[in-house]
Amino acid sequence: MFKFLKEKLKKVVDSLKKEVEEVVEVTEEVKEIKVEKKKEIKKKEMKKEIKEKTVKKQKKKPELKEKKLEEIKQDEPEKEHEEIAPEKKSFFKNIFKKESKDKQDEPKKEEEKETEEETKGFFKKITEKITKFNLTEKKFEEVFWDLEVTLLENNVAVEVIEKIKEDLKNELTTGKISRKGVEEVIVDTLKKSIEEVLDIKNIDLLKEVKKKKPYIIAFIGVNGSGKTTNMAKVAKMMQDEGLSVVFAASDTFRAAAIQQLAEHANKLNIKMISHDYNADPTAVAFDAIEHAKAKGIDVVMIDTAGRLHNNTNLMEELKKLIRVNKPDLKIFVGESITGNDCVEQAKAYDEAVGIDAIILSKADVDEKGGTAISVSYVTKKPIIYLGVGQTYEDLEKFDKKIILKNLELE
Ligand SMILES: Nc1nc2c(ncn2[C@@H]2O[C@H](COP(=O)(O)OP(=O)(O)OP(=O)(O)O)[C@@H](O)[C@H]2O)c(=O)[nH]1
Ligand SMILES: [Mg+2]
Repeated sequence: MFKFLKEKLKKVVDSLKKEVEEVVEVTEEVKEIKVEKKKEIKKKEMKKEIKEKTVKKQKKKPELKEKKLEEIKQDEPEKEHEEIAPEKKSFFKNIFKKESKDKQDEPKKEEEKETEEETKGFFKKITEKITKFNLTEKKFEEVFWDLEVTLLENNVAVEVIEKIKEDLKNELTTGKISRKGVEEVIVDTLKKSIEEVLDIKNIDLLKEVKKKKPYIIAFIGVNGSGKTTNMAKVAKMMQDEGLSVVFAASDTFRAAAIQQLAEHANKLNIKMISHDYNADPTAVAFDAIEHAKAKGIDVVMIDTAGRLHNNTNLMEELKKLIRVNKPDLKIFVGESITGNDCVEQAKAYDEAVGIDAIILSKADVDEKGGTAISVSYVTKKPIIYLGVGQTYEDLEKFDKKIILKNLELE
């Protein structure tokens, strides 16, 4: 998973970084010119201020003035320094003034407050010069295009791309100030966006199933998505937790489907309730639930036939199965490799029958990974497990930290 996305993401961050750095440099030059201009104005103001103060103090405290003049004379080159950095001068002047104030216990004067403000302003300007992100929106759109194409190519849904784009734009174009480097800010923002995209309240299935007996789970999705295989994996996991399971062979659409489930039931030593090929799937599930109730079985798992969401008859049949049997959890099983199709199907299934959770199958053969980033964000339903192979053990609990790690964002 993320074989392409990870590599491309790195390249895109690199090029984005270069672009932003270029712009930051330009921004800094412009800022420096501005600062220089400000300095010019301030220099004049400062000179005027010093003159006035000296005149005032001459009148008030002749000894202090003498002391000051002596110091300046002693350190003649400092005069030049004063010309270059008047703000700095005002900062030190402020300290000096404070000392003399302490000595003489004078009340705080208005002009001192002003000087303090100048000092703060000086430090603020230094911070801004470290990293100020001032890309224009137009430039940002140009720079983001590469990343947008990369994300699209790797099955990331448009909704997710829009979010990532907004978040990055907010960081890089609105004059935000940061002490971090450009790359760090881009990577941090990407990480935060993807974290938020994956931040859907998860379901602890093993905890849930222990809350009710029998706990009923329906596995639904399009043809060949991995419903039967992953249902068997979940059953094995439940057994390992000491829970008893019964299967409902509600895929009566194909005779081979009943046979396929029977093989799993045999291997796992699980009771399977089945009717004939073409029987009513709702009735099969109903019987399995009755069986579980009678025998005190913990979990009922209903295997359903694959169907496209736009197949009205089959969707009606599924709606009936759900209405009558009221499963506690409807798990949509989607193929990771199908990207946006998977996301769209999950959305359509949710609208038609309501889904509670997602198992993303075939994640082991998905080199892109965009589906894992997108499907929960679009449907607001959690991915509970990833199917990562064809054996019973190939079921991984979904963990957003692993996703971020695989994308090398953590
Ligand atoms: N590599 C890999 N293959 C999987 C995974 N899950 C299922 N498969 C394979 O995908 C194929 C279809 O799986 P099924 O479980 O039969 O899919 P289904 O959704 O029940 O199919 P229908 O009942 O026909 O709709 C099988 O060959 C499985 O072995 C997975 O996580 N990884
Ligand atoms: Mg099946």
